[in-house]
Amino acid sequence: MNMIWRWYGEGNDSISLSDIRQIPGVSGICWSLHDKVAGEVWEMERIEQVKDLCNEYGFHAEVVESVNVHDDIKIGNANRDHYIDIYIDTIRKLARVGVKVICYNFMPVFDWTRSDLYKRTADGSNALFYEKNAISDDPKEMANRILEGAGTFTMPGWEPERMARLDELFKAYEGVTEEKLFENLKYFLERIMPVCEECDVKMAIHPDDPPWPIFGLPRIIRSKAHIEKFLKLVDNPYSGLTLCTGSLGPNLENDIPDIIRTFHDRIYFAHIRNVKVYDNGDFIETSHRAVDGNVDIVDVIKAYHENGFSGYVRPDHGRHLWGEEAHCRPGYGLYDRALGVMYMLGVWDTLEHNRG
Ligand code: CS2
Ligand code: MN
Repeated sequence: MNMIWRWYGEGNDSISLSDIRQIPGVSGICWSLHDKVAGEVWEMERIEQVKDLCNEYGFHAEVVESVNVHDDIKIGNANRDHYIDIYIDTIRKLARVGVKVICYNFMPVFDWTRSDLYKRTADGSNALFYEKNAISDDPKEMANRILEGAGTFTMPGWEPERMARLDELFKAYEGVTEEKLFENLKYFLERIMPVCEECDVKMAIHPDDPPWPIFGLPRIIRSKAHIEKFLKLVDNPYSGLTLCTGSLGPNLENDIPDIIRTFHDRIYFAHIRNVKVYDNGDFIETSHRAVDGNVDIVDVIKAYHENGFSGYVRPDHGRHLWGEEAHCRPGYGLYDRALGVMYMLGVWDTLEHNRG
């Protein structure tokens, strides 16, 4: 596996490339132009700058997360071709600096949703928390809470420009059922696949987080059955998965090792983290260790190992440890993710060793 680290860019992350270089086993940076809102053109010069910076520190820059998909594409309205053309332009430019995988999502309006970004846990650390009852019906209140919690950092999928237009956005999604969203995703993929083939760039969809509909909006990448439907929708090896254990994990019916064993040849990017699900359905993000949550991370790594997985892997979110919540971005501190890297590599190296 090819271990990488998500870095939000100069001035937009509390962690530096020289910090990351000291974590054993990390070979690449997963990056994006985080100031770009969905549908904006990415300039070649800016792309080259990030790539060169990563290379300077000895990292490859082969994975981009995320190039966000404009709502007009998800809604399927008349403007979508314009935004798909811009998306295609970005794919071509990214290919020119050697990008191999683009991670994206197809969640209406919001990216990942939590009720609390800094929930204190029994050991004194804090973590992202989802309380079902707190996420009942007011999306605006939710958006404000997330933006306040993020402080001065950008939050992908929670751009203030979009959040200011929530009423309008919700209205535009009226009539976009699960079926319709699948159709719009198919349209998008069918248009971009020829370019992906030509440029050798794989698209890797990220599952919905949490894995159920919220605020009455449909969510379509959230179970084995949904993933199977997605892979058949456009059955092209250039359309695959970012398999995020922490996003699928809050639904205990999702048997994640089984999902990996079934779809491993279409998984290009593995996001690995653990979650603990409470009896009432609330969940909290935990350390990567298997016994700390409901996702059997050891079996997850085994499922990748037994299939000779050579794709990209990253620790997904981490808890905030040793006071770092004072300056890090929510879910993206240094310590817990670094511990996660070591845990994953520990399991992987043991499996390699035992193979003899
Ligand atoms: C990420 C997602 O932080 C996270 O949970 O895994 O925000 C992911 O970057 C997007 O959904 C991909 O577009
Ligand atoms: Mn993820």
